[in-house]
Amino acid sequence: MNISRRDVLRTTALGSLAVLAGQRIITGTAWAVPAEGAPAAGTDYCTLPALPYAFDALEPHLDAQTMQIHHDKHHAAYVKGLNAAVASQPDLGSRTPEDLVAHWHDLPAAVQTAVRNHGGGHVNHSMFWTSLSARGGAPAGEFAQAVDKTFGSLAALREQLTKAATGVFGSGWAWLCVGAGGVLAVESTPNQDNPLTAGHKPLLGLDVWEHAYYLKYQNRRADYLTAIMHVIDWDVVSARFAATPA
Ligand code: MN3
Repeated sequence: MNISRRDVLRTTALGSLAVLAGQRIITGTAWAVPAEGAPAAGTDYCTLPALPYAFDALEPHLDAQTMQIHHDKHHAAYVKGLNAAVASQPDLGSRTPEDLVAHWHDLPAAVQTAVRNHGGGHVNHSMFWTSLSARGGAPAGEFAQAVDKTFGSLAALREQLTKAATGVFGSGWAWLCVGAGGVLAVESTPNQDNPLTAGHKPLLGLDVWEHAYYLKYQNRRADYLTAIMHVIDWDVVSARFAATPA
């Protein structure tokens, strides 16, 4: 793995989730990560963050081949596309991927679509990998209280996430966000759109593109959703909530 001089070991409020990877990796508090200045000429804006566990770590729920292709091919393609877009508009290089995605409609027209799709793909998948673990965990602290207050129970939250994910027509994502008024909300987006664009703060995103499940589950998105619920790391989601500005 090539580590450029701009790659850093970033420690966030999540602590244990510190990841050695691209300098602009999204860990848990994506929106809180400051820009670090434009990349030097000739260097990439961002790099593919390493998967924080082995490809087979989430077996049998998510199979190793899917994880490998999903990360090494699909996510890598989004990184490449975002880098190409920023290379064409170097002024954007001083901004974080989250900031670019949140405000893609204000960017130069020539890069809007690329930032929306490839930038969104990079931001979404960076959060996705770090939202999963074999451990699972449980809602904790203020997040646990907010789940109970908003949804009634974790089971009810899971049901709403499943319903939102099932309802995505074609490719997209289901999300748990901190929405308007600081209240938890479940929503969905098409393609690689991210709730940041609507001013919401994502805590968890579930990828329901077929590339996320087709090798193991074929057309059975419902079976994939049942399976992925076993590997959502609620400790991480709890930490993201705690670190989210009101
Ligand atoms: Mn995907």
